[in-house]
Amino acid sequence: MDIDETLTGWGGQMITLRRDEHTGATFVVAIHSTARGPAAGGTRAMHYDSTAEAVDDATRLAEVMTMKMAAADLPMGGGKSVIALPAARHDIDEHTWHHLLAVHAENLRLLRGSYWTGPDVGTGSADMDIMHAASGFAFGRTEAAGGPGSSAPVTAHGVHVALTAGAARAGIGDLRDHRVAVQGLGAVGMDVVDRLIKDGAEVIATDVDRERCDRASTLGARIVAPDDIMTVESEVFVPCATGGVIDPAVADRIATRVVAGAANNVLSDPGAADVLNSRGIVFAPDFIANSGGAMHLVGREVLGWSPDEVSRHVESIATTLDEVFTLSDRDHISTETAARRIAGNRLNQEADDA
Ligand code: NAD
Ligand code: PPY
Repeated sequence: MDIDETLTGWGGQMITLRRDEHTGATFVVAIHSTARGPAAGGTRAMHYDSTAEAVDDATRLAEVMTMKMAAADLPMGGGKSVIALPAARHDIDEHTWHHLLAVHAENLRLLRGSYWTGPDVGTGSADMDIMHAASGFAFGRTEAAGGPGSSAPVTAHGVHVALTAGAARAGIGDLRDHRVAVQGLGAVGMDVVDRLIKDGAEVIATDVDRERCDRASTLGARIVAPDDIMTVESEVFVPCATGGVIDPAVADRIATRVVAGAANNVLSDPGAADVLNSRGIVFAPDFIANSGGAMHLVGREVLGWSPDEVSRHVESIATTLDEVFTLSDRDHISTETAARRIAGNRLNQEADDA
């Protein structure tokens, strides 16, 4: 993979790159679209094997933010930033981390509000407190600092709405006693497990972190090894770990009837959506299923919504998915293609009205 390959066909507006000589970290800010408003999307902090890989991740994630904002009808564009760390996030000491947050806050100031950040893998609300104080361009501060707090519970609510809508489409009325496989027991996945146990579902779950597995087990989930979750038989598969876990080969053998989860870019490429579609597996596109987090951040901080108003919008994820399912049926296309068409039409409409 090289940067030229990534840029060809990306269709985004701008990428900024910065190397911090002090730590060896590389910052990537990808602004995919500002057609609906300033670009927004979280800051992902993790180790990558190369700068090209970090740029590829940032650009793909930024594009999906454009789709997410349009599908949810939020007045923002799509962007994402990456802090490509010199080591794994947990091996970065506090002093170095604070230095990196200060550098990233300067990146935000240089971009003067054309990109707003928020939490993503490797960053959280406390980091947003620091970057907001230093730049004014971060969503998702803690409530103590005047923000709306973590988006994870709202994202989990939206994922639960999406998987329920997906199950209904697959002809599974009620999740009671149905097997649901959850991959990743972090802030979102654990909350989804809790909701599913309350539904009476038979939850099968995994994480690479043993303690998180123990907690899910206490909630009532049956734990399997991380490598086994993709082959476990289930009615619903809920990816809440990392992206790219379903490639065409996995799509061809996954033993489930519905895929709906939080992980961004869960499909490695659009071909995987076609394979799922051809097997009759209902796929809830991730940028719709996980849009609760964006509704929470933009709803609370830009639109002035109350928590109840955010909840009502999160419930509307079911209506958006119904539109997607209807278009997919009508035009014999995958739900991923249908969702992108709906979001794309909204963006084109915006451009025509401008
Ligand atoms: P998190 O970091 O709290 O949790 C991710 C979990 O996945 C961790 O417990 C980690 O140990 C586990 N994991 C990583 N690799 C794994 C593997 N191979 N097998 C099993 N488990 C593995 O993140 P989160 O906030 O819960 O978000 C989950 C996913 O949803 C992420 O991909 C994130 O980008 C996406 N997302 C989150 C939000 C939000 O509001 N938090 C919003 C939109 C999308
Ligand atoms: C995501 O939903 O993937 C995010 O990156 C979270 C987000 C949403 C809206 C603004 C900033 C961050």
